[in-house]
Amino acid sequence: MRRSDTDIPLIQKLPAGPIDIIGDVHGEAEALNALLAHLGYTATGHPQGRSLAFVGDLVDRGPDSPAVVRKVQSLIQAGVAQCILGNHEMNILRGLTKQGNAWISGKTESLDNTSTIHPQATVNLTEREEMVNFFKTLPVALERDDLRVVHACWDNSCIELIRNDPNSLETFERHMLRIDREIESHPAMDNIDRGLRRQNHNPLKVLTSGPEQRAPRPFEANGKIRKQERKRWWMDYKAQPFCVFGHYWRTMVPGLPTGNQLFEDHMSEQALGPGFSMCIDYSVGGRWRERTNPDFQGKYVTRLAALRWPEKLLLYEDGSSFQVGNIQV
Ligand SMILES: [Mn+2]
Repeated sequence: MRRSDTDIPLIQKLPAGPIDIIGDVHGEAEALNALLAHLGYTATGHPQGRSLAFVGDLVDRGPDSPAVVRKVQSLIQAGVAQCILGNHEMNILRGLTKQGNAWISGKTESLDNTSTIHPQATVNLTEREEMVNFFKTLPVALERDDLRVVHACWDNSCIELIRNDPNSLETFERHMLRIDREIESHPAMDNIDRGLRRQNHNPLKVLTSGPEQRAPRPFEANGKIRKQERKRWWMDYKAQPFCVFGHYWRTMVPGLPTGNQLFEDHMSEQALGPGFSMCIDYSVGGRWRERTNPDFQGKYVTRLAALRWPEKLLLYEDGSSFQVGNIQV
């Protein structure tokens, strides 16, 4: 790979010492500020010298993505935080207009395919370029001996494939072109296998949006018929450093199952599978839906969470906290 001033290592080290890992924020700036206050952070850091790691998906859907990005940028500049790429930042780097990213694409839109517009703070062209340039500086995964952080899936072979690459977008596109060429040379391949190959053979896609498999029967998601489904990779993840990720929406109802079928048999506040990984996305990215629900009483079910390590404590933006069960490391 050619090295230049803008090159960054895509896999970076986590600092030693206690860490607070924050799940997908999705433009919910108020929730982020509340969570940071409960965690004890100020603009300059934490009185006990703790540090922060964000699992990515800072933006889209919520009311103020620019404020979230600026907050995280300032914490990074202060040497307090690290942040990795989520699939939403990756989509913006690729220049894609997606439902939920009106704040940067410049479209006004509804998030639920109705006539309701969900207001988002927007950016002008200069700020847009600044945001994109910031996303270019984000690594894809963080690691140290006892801990790993990635947006959607830790896969050792994907990590090693990109470890020496300097640029996430370049890596993404290189693999995309390679896979397209492979697909062209297999004209008999069906559409599902093509889709699975684009998802599972691109290391950056696996790490930021997770592996998929053929669904036993077609199903509907977000108004589309899908024939590929997400794979529960964490069920086979064991005897490795503890891995913290986001991306897959969980529901937080203490002592009750987590609400997402992918996590069936898991309580809301439990580590996953054999106890070596934890998804900390408690669906704050769906808060816009609660807010516009006419029956909404002012108490959110969706949460923004931080996992405190090594305490193994989940702390939410409303100040409540729960000890994580089933951690086996
Ligand atoms: Mn995501």
